[in-house]
Amino acid sequence: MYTQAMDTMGKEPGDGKKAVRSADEMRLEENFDAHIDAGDFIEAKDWMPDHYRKTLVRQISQHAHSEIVGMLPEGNWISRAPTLKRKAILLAKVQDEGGHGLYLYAAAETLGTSRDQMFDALHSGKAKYSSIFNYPTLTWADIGTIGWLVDGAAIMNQVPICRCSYAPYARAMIRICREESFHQRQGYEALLTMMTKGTDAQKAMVQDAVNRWWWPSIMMFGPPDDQSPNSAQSMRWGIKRFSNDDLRQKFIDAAVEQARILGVTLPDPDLKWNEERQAHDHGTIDWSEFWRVIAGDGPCNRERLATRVKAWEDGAWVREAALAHARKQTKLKEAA
Ligand code: BYC
Repeated sequence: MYTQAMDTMGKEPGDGKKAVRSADEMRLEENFDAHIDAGDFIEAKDWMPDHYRKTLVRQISQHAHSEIVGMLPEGNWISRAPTLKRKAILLAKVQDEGGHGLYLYAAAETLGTSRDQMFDALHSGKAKYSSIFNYPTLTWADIGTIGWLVDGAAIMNQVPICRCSYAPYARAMIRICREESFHQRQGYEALLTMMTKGTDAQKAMVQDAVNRWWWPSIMMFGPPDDQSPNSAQSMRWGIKRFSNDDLRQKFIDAAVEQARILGVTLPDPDLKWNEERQAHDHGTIDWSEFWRVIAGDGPCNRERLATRVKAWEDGAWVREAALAHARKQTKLKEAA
C-alpha cells in the first residue's frame, strides 16, 4: 500500500546515526553553505551534503510521481469530453503532464537515483505522490475545476521552485510552469463558459465540483508550518522559497476574486477579508483527512496505484523490445 516517503536510503547519512565527518568534508560543506547563502545554483557534478541530495530525490521524485498519477483522473474524461475542441485541449494537457513527469524523473536521475528505483518505490507504495490525485472526477465540471484550482495551486507552489537552488530541478520547472499556466487558464475558461452560457443544471454541476475540490486543493500545499518536518531545512537550502502556509494563503487570496468573477461560492463560511492582515481568514482545515489520504486511505489511492502498476506490467514488452533493438544496434556497430 502507498504509505511512506521516498526515504528508502534513510533520512540521515548512516540511516540516522551521526556520521563522523572528516576535515575535508567539513570544508566542502562550508563551501556549499556559502554558495547557498550567496544564492548560487548547485549543479549535478558539484559536491553536496548527503541530506541535501536525499531531500531533493524525495521531493523531485514525489513531484514526478504526482505528474504521472495526475494524468489518471483527467484521462478518465478524454473519451467523454463534450466537444472536439475540449477533447483536443484535454488530450494535450494530459500529454503535458506525462512530459512533466519525464523532465522531473530526468532531474532526479542527475542525483544518482535510477528511474527503475523511483518506479519501484512508487509501485511498492514506498513513495508518495500528491494527495489531490486520490479524489475522483465525477463530472465534466471536475475537469474545469482541476484546471482552475489544482493547476492554480500547482503554479503557486511551483513558480518559486524555478529558483530552487538545485539547477536541474529549477530548469525543468521553468518549462513546466509555462505549461501549467495554460492548464489553469483552460480550466477556468471551461468553467466560465458553463457559468455564463450554461443551463442551471450545468451551473449546479460547477458549484458541486468546486464544493468537492476546494478543501483538497488547499491541502495540496502540505501540512501547516508547525507540523511540516521538512520545511525549515528545505528553506535553509533554498529548495523551498516560501512556507506551506504562506503559499496556501496567497492561493486563497487569489482564488476568492476568481470565484467572484466565475459566480461560484467557495465552500467555507468563515472565509473573509481581514483588513489588519491584508489577507483572507479561512475556516479550519480538516488535517485528519489529509493525513488519512497520504497514508493510503483516500477515496482512490488503491485504484490509482493499481492502474500505475498495471500500466508498468502491460508495458514490459515495449521496454524489452527497446532493449533488444539497442543490443542489435550495438552489435551492428561493432561488426561494421
Ligand atoms: N500530498 O514537511 P512537509 C501537480 C508530505 S503536481 C502528499 O511540508 P515538504 C499537478 C511530505 O512529502 C503536485 N504528500 O514536506 C500535476 C512529507 O512527507 P515525507 C505535486 C504530501 O516536502 C498534474 C510530509 O507530508 N507538487 O500539482 O517540505 C496535473 C510532511 O510535509 C503533501 C509537488 O510535488 C501532499 N499534498 O513539502 C495538475 C511540488 N504535502 O516525504 C497538477 C514539489 C506534504 O517526509 N513539492 N506531503 O514522508 C513540494 O513543493 C513539497 O514537497 C510539498 C511538501 C509542498 C508538497
